[in-house]
Amino acid sequence: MRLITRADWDGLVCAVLLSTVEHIEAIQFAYPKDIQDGKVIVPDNSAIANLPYHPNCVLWFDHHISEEELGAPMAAFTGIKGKFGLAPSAARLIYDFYGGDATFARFKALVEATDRVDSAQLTKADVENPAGYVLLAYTVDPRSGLKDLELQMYFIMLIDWLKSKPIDEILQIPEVKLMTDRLLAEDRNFRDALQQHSRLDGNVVVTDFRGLPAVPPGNRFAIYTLFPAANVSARLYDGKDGSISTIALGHSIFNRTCQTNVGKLLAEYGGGGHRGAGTAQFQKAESEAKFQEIITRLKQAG
Ligand SMILES: [Mn+2]
Repeated sequence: MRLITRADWDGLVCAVLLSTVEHIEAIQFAYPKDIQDGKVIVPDNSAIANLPYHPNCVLWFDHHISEEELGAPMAAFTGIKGKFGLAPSAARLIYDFYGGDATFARFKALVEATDRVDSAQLTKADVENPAGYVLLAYTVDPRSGLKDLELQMYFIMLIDWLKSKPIDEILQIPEVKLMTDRLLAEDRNFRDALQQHSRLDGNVVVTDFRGLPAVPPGNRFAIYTLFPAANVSARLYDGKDGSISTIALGHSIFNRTCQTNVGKLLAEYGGGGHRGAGTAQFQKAESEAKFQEIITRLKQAG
C-alpha cells in the first residue's frame, strides 16, 4: 500500500516503523493543510500517518487532536485500523499499536527521541549540545533550507539509513555531516546574536532583532537556555520590505509557568497561534506602542 506521511521528523519516523511491519510500496510526503484542502490525491487503501484522516485510507495514525475532536471523539473512525489519540508523537502511536518493545526494540531510542522532538519536551542538552537522533532530527526541520524534491530525496535516504545503520554511523555520512556541521555553526552564531540583542524584562525575555538585515537562523529554543528565569519570549523583527514589524511570542519549554495563552492574546491584535506560541504583525509606525502593550500584558499576567 501507499503511505502518505507528514513531511517532518515524526512523519519520517512513522515511515520507518510502518515500512517495517506493513507492506509499504511507496512513500509520499504531504502537509496537513493540503490533505484538508483536498489537494493531495489519496489512492484507495492508502495508509496515512501524522496527518488528518482521509476517507480513502485503510490505516491511519495521528496525534494532532483539536479541542472539538477531544469532545466528540472517534465515532467516525471506528472500523479503521490504526490509532488516533493523545501522544507525544504519531510514531509513539504506531510503536504501541504493533506491540511496543517486543516488535520495535531496535527503534526504542529513536522513538523516545521523536517524542521529545515532536512535543518540545527537550532537555537543556538537546538544545545546547544536540547529539544522536535529536541532532539528526534538526536536519529535517525547515531551517535545513532543503526544498521539495531535494527534501524528499533526503527523507527517503534517511528512512533507509535509520532502518539499516546505527545513529553514530548515520551522523558520519557526508550528506548528513554537512548539514549538522552547518546547523551547529549557525547555533553558535545565533546564541551570540541572542546574547547581544536580548534583555530580561520581568518574566519576559525580549529579543530585538529590528534593524538587522536578516534574522539569524538558529535553534528556536536556545533563548530559554540563555535566559532560564524567563517563562516567555518575545522576539521583534522587521519584515523584508521594511514597512511591517513582527512580534513572535513563545512559552519557555524549561520554565513552564507562563499564564498567558499567547495565541489568544495575539488574536486581539490581528495575529494568532496557539497556547504556547504565536505571532502578530504591525505597520511600523504603530508597532512600538503595540509591542510595549503586549509585553506589559505578559508581565502583568506573570
Ligand atoms: Mn507529529
